Amino acid sequence: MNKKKLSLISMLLLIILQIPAKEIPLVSSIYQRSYISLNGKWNYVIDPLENGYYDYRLQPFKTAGFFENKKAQDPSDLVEYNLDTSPLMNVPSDWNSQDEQLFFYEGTVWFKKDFPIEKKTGTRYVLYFGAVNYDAKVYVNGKKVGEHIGGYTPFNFDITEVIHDGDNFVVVKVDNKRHKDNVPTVNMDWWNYGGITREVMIAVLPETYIEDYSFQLKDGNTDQLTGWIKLNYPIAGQTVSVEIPELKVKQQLRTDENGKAWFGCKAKPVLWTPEHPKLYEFRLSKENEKITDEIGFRTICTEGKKILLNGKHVFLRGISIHEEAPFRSGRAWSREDAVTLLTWAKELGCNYVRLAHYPHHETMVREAEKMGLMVWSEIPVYWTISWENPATYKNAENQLHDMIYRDKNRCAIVIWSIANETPHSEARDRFLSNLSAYACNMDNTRLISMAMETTRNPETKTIHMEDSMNEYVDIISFNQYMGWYWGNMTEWANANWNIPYDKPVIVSEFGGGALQGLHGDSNRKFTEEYQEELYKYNLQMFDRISGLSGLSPWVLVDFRSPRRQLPGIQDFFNRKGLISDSGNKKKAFYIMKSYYEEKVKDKR
Ligand code: GCB
Repeated sequence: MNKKKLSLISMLLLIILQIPAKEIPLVSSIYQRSYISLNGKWNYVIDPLENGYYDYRLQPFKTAGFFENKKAQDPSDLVEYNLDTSPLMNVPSDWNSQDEQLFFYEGTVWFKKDFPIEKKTGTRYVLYFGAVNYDAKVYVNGKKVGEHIGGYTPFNFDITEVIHDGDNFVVVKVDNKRHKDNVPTVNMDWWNYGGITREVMIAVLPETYIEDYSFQLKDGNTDQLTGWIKLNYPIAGQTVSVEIPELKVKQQLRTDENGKAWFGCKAKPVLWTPEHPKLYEFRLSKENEKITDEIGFRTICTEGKKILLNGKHVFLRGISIHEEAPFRSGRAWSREDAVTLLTWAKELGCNYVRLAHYPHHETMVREAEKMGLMVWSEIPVYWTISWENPATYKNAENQLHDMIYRDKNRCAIVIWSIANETPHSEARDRFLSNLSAYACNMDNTRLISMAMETTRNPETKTIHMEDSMNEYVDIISFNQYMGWYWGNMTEWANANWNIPYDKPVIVSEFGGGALQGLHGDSNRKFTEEYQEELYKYNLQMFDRISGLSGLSPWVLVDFRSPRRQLPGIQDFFNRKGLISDSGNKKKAFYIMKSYYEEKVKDKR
């Protein structure tokens, strides 16, 4: 039997066997598909003892859990919960900023949403979550459809077989308890916002649909494009087409036995740059499906100590950003949030943002791309995680995979970063070198980095940046807090640097706290004047680094952190922002801005 027939038969078998609901490969670019939004008000039940999940012997319920969404049928029935009459909360959003009693809460909350469906034949229904922090167990009409671990990446389930025409409901058990073996681990410097923090939608797709696609320059040649389109079934001989109207490209392709169709053509696109962030409309289609997307092209590589964007030396004028909502605090999730944050970055003079310390919302990356901001994207392998635990490694690798998978078509992303401030050990080295190899293997068109730490010799006033992991990165990057956690500013401003690698260097963090509006002596911590001074001296110090290729000061906006308790000053905010949580710029903002203005002039 030929391959084409075989794959057709396997597809038919899959349909006939009525695959139960399950996690499936991510439907790429979900926002470009037709979908039913489940955003809005969801009922929620706070369940600190996980009473809705375990029985009194602490055995998981097979039935009788809250996921059943049971209703008393008769006044004598005992049902000790009611998802319908429980309070309502906005989804997407975090629970901490929506209900006072959940501000510090870490544990389980149940969510429920009813949704009507007009179920059509020949259609697949895919339930998609942009992100749920941290452990999500998902049930549709009382049946478990899957579970997802990790708070910052999307996932989806094929729910076609568990929904019916008419009224349906979805229940999600969300648990954000911290555990030592998780990624991130128990210790971190940001708020562990719980909940369904990004959009929920049901993609309505044809039985055979375009699952994923990728387009880019071929091997860095600026006059050749390459790419592929993949269907959800391994079925050969299907026709798919690609059109890029502006480049006058139109091709019909045939899938191979893996359901993948390969694309290649000669074309000379205008390259994406921060000054001219050119994107091309792509139209992908199959007999009963059409997707449009915007994709840009650029090359990124290093040459000795330089970073080259489209073959030209570029200095990364950056800023670090947490996914913290401007003005209202809480987890940022909307397009408006993204645009506000990125507009501030542009105002600062940036051509680059470090999206710390986990994959941000897809919209954030897309908006950065449109606005001409290069992006560093990272996974929450942060501080001291369980290096020895294979499950922790697998978890980190999954998050890395999901980050790269989601954003592979985003030309704005130039750096994948896989760790932040990790302590030396053999186990760590194994862990990180494996992650680095994994990232390179999955995507060799971007640069790899890890934010490291320096050591200092106070006698010789030398700062050393040496780490065995630097062998596995394209860019040497490190965080350092001279003038805040260590060192006298005037003494260290002319420090010597020992960075013995022929690779570009980025200072991935530096900074200090200031309460916006608190003025005083420039040697008094937490005044705007202290922060201003700290920026001046640090910048002087960095200018002495040979091969300095970029900076991403810590951080654009003050963000919530349970580690920051100083009353009247911090009040659970990390105050290292150049902008306050209420959106006011601090003095140091303007120091950084004029430094970047000079950098732009230098280039001319
Ligand atoms: C760091 C961390 C960052 C913290 C920052 C600080 O080095 O990477 O997550 O928030 O320092 O403010 O101490």
